Amino acid sequence: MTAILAVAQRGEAILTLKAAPVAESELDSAWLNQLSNAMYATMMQRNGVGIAAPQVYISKRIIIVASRANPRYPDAPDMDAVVMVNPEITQMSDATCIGEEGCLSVPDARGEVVRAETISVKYLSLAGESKHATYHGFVARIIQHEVDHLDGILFVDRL
Ligand code: K1U
Ligand code: ZN
Repeated sequence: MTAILAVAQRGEAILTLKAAPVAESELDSAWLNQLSNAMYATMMQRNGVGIAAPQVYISKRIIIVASRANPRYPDAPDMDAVVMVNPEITQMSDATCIGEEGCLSVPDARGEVVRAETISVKYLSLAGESKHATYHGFVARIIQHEVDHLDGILFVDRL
């Protein structure tokens, strides 16, 4: 059975740290797959559209992105969850957009955050394959929010 993990809350030091890269020796490992499964289950249980490893007390550079249409973003794409290991945003559009964000680590707050409209991101899959993709709109917003978690930044720091 997949574990549901505790979610760190605003004010806890783990959320302010710069997370460490996942080492090559950790790729394609049982530990990384189990962590990813537990992060996914925790995100789903909390109705999230993303999650970052520091939110479950693991200070490593791993995020999951799982956009779905919702009342705030009715046109958001329904996507299969993507696990990104060591994600790096390689390009950000000058064009920005403003949109509402929430956070599993700040459950009592919502806020309007300015983000790049389009980003390119390179990352590794759980198996260690190199990937590079471009995202727009709500999906780009989720990725920027999750990469911020890896750098110790919360959306409330951007209000
Ligand atoms: O990282 C997190 O704390 C998850 C967060 C992701 C996120 C939501 C909205 C904008 C950017 C990033 C959430 O999933 S918050 C809860 C939620 O499901 C939600 C909130 C606002 C709009 C859509 C969904
Ligand atoms: Zn968050």
